Amino acid sequence: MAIRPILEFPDTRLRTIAKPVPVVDAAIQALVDDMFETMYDAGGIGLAATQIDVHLRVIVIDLQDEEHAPLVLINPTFETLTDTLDEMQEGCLSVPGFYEPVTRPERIRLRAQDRDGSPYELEATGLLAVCIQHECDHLNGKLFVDYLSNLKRARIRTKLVKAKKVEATS
Ligand code: GNR
Ligand code: NI
Repeated sequence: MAIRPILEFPDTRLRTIAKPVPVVDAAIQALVDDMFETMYDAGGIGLAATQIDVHLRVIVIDLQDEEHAPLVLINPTFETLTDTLDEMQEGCLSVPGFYEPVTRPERIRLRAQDRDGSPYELEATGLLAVCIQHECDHLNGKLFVDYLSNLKRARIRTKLVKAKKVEATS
């Protein structure tokens, strides 16, 4: 197991479209284990493989509450089950320190494969629905800042680029 470095906006590698996983083998299971370790180390509730520069359709989620067990999503797809939208404050390990409201469909049905490659389905609302949609966006090269105004996104970009420069000189 290993903690892998997390890419940060505006790194263009975060814009890569991830490829489907053809077979869930030992290498994919080792990737899943590293992703959980990396996510827990960073204090996140989800992580997409894209964020550690692996461009395969793999996600881990752990909301860390009583109701929800940790989830592995391999080759996930979802459909929205309602026209109702829900606004939630979102953050991202690839956009550290910034939290902004994002509006998304509030109820979805997920289809994915688990750590053994077995297909499953689940319906989600609330934070789980938000997190699944946020992570699936990563696999398509999309970030929550893309839903914000150009001005807000530009300000976040400038601050993160400056923070990186300070980090590099210290
Ligand atoms: O840790 C995370 N918290 C979070 C909060 C609100 C909406 C989405 C998220 S996902 C984020 C971890 C992350 O960046 N996953 O890609
Ligand atoms: Ni994220």
